[in-house]
Amino acid sequence: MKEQLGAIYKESSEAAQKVEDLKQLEDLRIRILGRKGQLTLLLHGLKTLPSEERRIVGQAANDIKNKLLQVFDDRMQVLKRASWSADSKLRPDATLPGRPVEMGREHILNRTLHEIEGIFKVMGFSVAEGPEVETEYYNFEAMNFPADHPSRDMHDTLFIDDGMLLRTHTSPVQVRYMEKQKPPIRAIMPGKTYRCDDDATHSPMFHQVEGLMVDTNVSFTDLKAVLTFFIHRMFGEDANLRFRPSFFPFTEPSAEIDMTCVNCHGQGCSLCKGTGWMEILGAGMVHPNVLWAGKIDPEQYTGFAFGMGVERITMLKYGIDNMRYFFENDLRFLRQF
Ligand code: 2NL
Repeated sequence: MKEQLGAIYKESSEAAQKVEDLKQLEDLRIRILGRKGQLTLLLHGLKTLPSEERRIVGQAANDIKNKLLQVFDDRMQVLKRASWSADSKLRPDATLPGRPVEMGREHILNRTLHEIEGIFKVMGFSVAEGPEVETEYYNFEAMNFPADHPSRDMHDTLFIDDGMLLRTHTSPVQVRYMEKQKPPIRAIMPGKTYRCDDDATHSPMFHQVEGLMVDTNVSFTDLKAVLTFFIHRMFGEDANLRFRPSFFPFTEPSAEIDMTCVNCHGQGCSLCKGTGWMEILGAGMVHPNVLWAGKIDPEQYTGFAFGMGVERITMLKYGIDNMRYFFENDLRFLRQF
């Protein structure tokens, strides 16, 4: 068999030097290495050999196959070059402009998210993530929502079954974090959240960043300092903040935070409905029941938490008036950033 292999190699490589064009070369390749080629059939014949011999001959056959592939390839290069110099129309034109490679870029929502993460990292916050499919317990119970709270309704929450749902906020990640991590805690939790809502300023899937700081003696002053630093970094030092009393089941006291209208800088315009202010964040001191759910003793520790929508922040920062643009993947929109 070894002699047969040697013969095939000798004959084929000599034949390769004799072929005069690419068509003849391809025919030769098929005769030797094609599905029913000489060498291919010989390789099939290996099956009948005893295993020790099969290993040795098999290796030799493979070496020959690879050497032949190289011989055919070398000959192809020679023939191609010969045909180029014979016929200038076949020659590659090195003066043609190259085909531009289209570059992708980070989606504007991810860019905003990374900017937000960067600002909080400066203040010593870490970043944590968690599951999008959640239990009713982590999404509502642990967050101090009464059993009959309206936002548990079919209309807002996308339920799955057996007490499972698509999380309506990233708060469950914070509860899971508290269960595992004892204070001091400083962390933000970004991620996808889901609500049964769809119009120009709501999407059934949107991105939230929530933040949590728990330690001894954490006060509303710390909340104010952290969020002021954040807004100044994100929107510029001349942005002013306004805290309005509000209500969330999971914080007490709770506040909604407005910043100077990005459009009219506080003069009053149609975007801010003449007030000069725009709502940008919700926040508050973590409710004792939520600390309990996170296995943290509210007698010993206090904390603040906040939540913001990444789409909303992006819309305010870049003057985008419809949330649908983020998800339509129209390159004319995406390329602007
Ligand atoms: C908003 C308001 C908020 C929180 C989220 C939170 C999390 C824990 C405990 C207490 Cl574990 N609170 N999160 C607090 C206040 C507001 O979000 O407008 N989000 C878009």
